[in-house]
Amino acid sequence: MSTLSLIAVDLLVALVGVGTWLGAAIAAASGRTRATRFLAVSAVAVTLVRVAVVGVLAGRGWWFVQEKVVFALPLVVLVGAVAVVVLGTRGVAAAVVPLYGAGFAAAVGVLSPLLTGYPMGVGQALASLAVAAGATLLAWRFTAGPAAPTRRLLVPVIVLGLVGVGLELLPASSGAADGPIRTVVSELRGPATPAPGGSVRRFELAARKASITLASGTLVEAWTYNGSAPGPEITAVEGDLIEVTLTNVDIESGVTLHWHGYDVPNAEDGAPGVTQAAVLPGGRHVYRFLADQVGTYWYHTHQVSSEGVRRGLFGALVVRPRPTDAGADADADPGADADTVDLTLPVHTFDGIVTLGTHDGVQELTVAPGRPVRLRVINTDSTPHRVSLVGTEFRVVAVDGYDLHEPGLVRGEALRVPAGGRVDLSFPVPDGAVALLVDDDPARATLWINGDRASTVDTAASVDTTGWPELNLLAYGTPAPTPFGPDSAFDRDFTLVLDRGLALVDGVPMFAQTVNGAGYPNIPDQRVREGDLVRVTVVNRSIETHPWHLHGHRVLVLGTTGSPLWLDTFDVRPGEVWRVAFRADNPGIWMNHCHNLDHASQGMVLHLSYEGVGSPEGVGTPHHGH
Ligand SMILES: [Cu+2]
Repeated sequence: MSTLSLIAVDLLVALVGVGTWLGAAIAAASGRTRATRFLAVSAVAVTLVRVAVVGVLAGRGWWFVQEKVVFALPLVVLVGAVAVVVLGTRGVAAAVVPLYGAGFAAAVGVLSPLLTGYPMGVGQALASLAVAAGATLLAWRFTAGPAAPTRRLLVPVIVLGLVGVGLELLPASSGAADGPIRTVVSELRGPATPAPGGSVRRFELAARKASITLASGTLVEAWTYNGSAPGPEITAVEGDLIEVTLTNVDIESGVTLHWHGYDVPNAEDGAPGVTQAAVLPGGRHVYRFLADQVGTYWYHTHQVSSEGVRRGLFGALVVRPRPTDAGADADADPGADADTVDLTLPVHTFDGIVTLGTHDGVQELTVAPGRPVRLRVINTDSTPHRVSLVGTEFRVVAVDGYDLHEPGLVRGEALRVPAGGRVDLSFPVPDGAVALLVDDDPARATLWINGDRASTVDTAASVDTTGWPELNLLAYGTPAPTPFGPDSAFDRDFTLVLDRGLALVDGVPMFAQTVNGAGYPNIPDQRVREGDLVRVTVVNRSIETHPWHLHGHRVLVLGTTGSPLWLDTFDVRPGEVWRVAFRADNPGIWMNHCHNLDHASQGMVLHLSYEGVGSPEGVGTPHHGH
């Protein structure tokens, strides 16, 4: 049974427990002895079942049961035992209040963690206890009338509650400053010259509002770079110097450029409030970095990014290997192999319309059979997409820009691309038709490659991909040496437990997307020293998927059985636990966040910060950068 199913079963059993305990109390209050006995016995049985379910769930990780083991179960077992003993020895009338107590104890044990998330602290436990006790007093007073000694018990209960709330509101000790700042972020710039043999590639991107026209003729009011969304594709050859001048015409909230998956020097990272101030209308910022990673990447604004990216402030970044023959036309499409059909396909949802580039319907190409094709699919949305290739077998040659080792042939399996993630698919054009479907829906944006004019698209259209299993990238390809692995000695070990709960986000209380119970900026930094080998365990206790994204470093997924998997974004689905590792080799202060950008704006953001690196003056405004 999956961890998520276990969590659901536990919740269901817990709710039945609340119902039976309270039912027993109500039956006792109305003097129905037999019903009281029956319900009390049922409540005991349900509580024992819950203990067993939590025991199984504990096997999936302490994070999934912490509040149940330290608070919810002991409380309901204790109060329930008292109620049962009283019922057995002193009769139904005397058991009314203890049975109510057990019911309300069971209720806060379920509801309080749902409201406040992981982990449960002492303050929250005391406050929950006070709520259960207060509700019991109320029921006592209601059933026994003014004779009940509830008034003098009220004060201790209120004090208990206030102590609990007070403990919760105590400011968490933020990671103490660790010695002198030797470097400020703004000094961590890219080089000014390309690598030997490389050239400088200059681009100018002006952020402005514009109407864009999708292939079907639909108009979209977008936020764009240079009037188009996606923005211009930035291409280079390994070793080139990429220099991009960003200006802002009329995006009032400001813009930046973040190079997603590209491990640029920290000052080039485009994280407002951390590495630079957002570029406001009339402003300008120059980014410069070496094209030293080959593969498929993308860029997007990181300022109020949940809105900016959704509206169109993004584009592709593709770096190709340096061609060995000098005859290639290096300027038109640098590094491109003239024989290969090499297509970059950002998947994006504009106003609810799914597009591949600017194509919202069917896009058809006719290509001579046998020619190699490379499709670079980029998920620029905040939720995952399923990508299926119909009509041919293919290989997944790269994920997140990194070439896989000995990728096998795939047929009849779909690929899940997390928010922000990329997959590169490769195949020779067959005699028939090939279709790339997004989310199994041929009516959505679809790319057709017709290898043979005589073939009809119906061949592939007749294939229903909805039942296709998902390709398991953790076991795809074959193993190859990695610089470190699951058994390495790690210098740092961090755990991020993702959940929902009441927390402050930028000082505002909300039902936040939390990490270890806190929201931005109250989640402690992950502090590392340059050279550290770092392991991170990411646990998802919530019922939503969280595409986790660390800036400035790609992480190695630990425990794969296929090709090494180096990712910059990985989907942590509900109930999943991911273990990844990276070498801290890129000093700076880095965003570390959920790439569901709405979740990020609801608090799911922290920083990875290197000892000795500080934020420069003035960068912190405007603050609400992510
Ligand atoms: Cu998320």
